Amino acid sequence: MFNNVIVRRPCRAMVEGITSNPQLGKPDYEKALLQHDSYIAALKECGVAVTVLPADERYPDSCFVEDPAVITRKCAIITNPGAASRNGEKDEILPAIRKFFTEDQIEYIKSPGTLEGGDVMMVGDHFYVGRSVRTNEEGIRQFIAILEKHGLSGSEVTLEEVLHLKTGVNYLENGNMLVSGEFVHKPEFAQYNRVEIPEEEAYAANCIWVNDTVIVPEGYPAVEKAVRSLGYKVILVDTSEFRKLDGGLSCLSLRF
Ligand code: CIR
Repeated sequence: MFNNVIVRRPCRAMVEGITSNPQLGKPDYEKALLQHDSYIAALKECGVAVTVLPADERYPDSCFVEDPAVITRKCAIITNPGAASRNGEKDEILPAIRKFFTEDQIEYIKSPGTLEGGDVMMVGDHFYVGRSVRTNEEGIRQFIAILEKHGLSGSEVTLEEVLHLKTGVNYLENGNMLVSGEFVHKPEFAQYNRVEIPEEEAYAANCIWVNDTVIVPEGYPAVEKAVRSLGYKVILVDTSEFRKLDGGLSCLSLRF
């Protein structure tokens, strides 16, 4: 059960955000704001209180708040984003985290360790961590040590194709996991009820479970159908402008 969500409004500079898909074009800022409004409304419908942080023009990718922090049941971990243009976002998320956690509940990933929250997938008290271009071995080592200190556990997953772990795999609670591409056959996920997402809808493997509702990106009928058939209530949110920056639904919030 989640009670709180933190989001950050997209900034105008988002058009200069990092992307591996420049062929999709630059995001339309006004449209992104409207999509962000719908995202906040969908979250509220799931019964969570939404903290909306102001846009920060210094960081084009700062609406993707999932990356500079990871929030667990026991502690909050300020990460050390591996993307240079995003690293400073960790200092900007901290005041928001301090509103919910005391100093002894806040931990930090330190250089040379790097880690981004998009590489972390929570399954109960276990956390899968993707080793990616953004998250390195030392970052994972520190992260798992922090988890263990708080009575939680973590394990590494190697990534070959995707930007972040959750680009291709997402846990929907109740044993259900959406998997695409390289994650379909990973042995570490064999124990879950894996729902395979077709290649042409791979972007929508990034759905989020919020209190028995699953928010699904709009325009991916196979994923929508699969999630509905698992018995969840579904809310669709169009994320086309965030997709242009490799951003999905999970990247846009911290849920706890
Ligand atoms: C980036 O490349 O960092 C952003 N353009 C997208 C971040 C997406 N975040 C995520 O998957 N958690």
